[in-house]
Amino acid sequence: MTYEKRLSRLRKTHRELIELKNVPVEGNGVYERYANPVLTAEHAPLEWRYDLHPDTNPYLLERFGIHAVFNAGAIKWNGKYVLVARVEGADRKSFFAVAESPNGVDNFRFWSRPVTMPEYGEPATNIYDMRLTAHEDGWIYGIFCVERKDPARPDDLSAAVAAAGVARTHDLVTWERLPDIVSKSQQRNVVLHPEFVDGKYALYTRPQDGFIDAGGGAGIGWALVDSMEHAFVEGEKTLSRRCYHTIKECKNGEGPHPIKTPQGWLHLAHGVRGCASGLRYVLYLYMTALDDPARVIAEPAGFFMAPEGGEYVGDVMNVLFSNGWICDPDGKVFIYYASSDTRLHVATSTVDRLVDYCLHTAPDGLRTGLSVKTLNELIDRNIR
Ligand code: BGC
Ligand code: BMA
Repeated sequence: MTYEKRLSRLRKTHRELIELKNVPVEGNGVYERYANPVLTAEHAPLEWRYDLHPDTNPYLLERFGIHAVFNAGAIKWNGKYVLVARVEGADRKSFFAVAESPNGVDNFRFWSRPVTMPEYGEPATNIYDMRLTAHEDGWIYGIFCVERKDPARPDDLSAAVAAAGVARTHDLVTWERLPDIVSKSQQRNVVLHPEFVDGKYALYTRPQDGFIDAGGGAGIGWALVDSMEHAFVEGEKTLSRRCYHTIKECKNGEGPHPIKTPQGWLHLAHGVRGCASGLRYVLYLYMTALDDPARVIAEPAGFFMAPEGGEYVGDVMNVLFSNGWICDPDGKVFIYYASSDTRLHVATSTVDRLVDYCLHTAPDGLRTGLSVKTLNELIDRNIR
């Protein structure tokens, strides 16, 4: 095929993918999944992947492989649904890139360049999973995982250290990098609460003993810090605990920052358990009190969303992960979730339905006998 013919075919396929109309799929009533992913590796602009000069690339070969687009932070910004996605190259390095859509469910288009994130300290090997917060101090913050080789174990080539990186912006283009959060343990999933609490910045944390293992880390934590310019976590209160034989036995972590509702703060999180096929990541919801965002008032049993169908398959199987959602003024909620570290999807719901789910789904009794009791109570109501 000639250069021109191949290029016009690439452009056409790319345009058709981006403009593909998305449709909701009826589900369990709590939310609707959408038929197509909203962002994939194939959504990356051709200018990122090809050298578009016939003299230097006569065969029109791909020169920079984009492997996956997933785990996006999300924000409604200038009337657009904006995602800051984790884009991973064929070289396994991930970086951030902004994509926007007029309606939140399709037509997501990347801005022309990825984010150039300033370094802090020892340059990162990898950065990922940004949580965006438009804070009441006027800045948009991005908190993300910064991964570096563990200097204490030079001979172990997979020994790494995770830290929470902090950057802030007014335009999502130019980012001011602030010092990584200082804490006693490693931190991968840190999220900034949108409001001041007792005049301080409030952080959801996830203390962990090692790079992979939560170890003694009890679960999702809560900490108040004086400043984001030198965030120092002195101690953490545990909000959502890990627990034996639940969906979050092994690890859990806050997703995006919670949504404020009349009944309380609505939280989206991930829970991880280990099984013969590896780690299984699912999403769950919980709520905390408006007058004390560190007090849990509801936590339905089990998962809210788990992989289905093709979502099971990808680079890291059996994973749903979310670090972004958008709540419109009319109460519609757009949940951006990634499957198997490969692609990004959307599901929609409303604040009312999600709160109803949280307040009227029984909590986990932590043993089979109590699950059957809960089930029988429901059946009694239905067949009496
Ligand atoms: C990967 C992350 C993963 C983490 C823990 C990192 O190297 O990039 O996606 O969450 O390891 O497994
Ligand atoms: C993690 C996260 C994600 C990823 C998940 C599954 O610990 O930080 O980046 O989606 O593992 O690989």
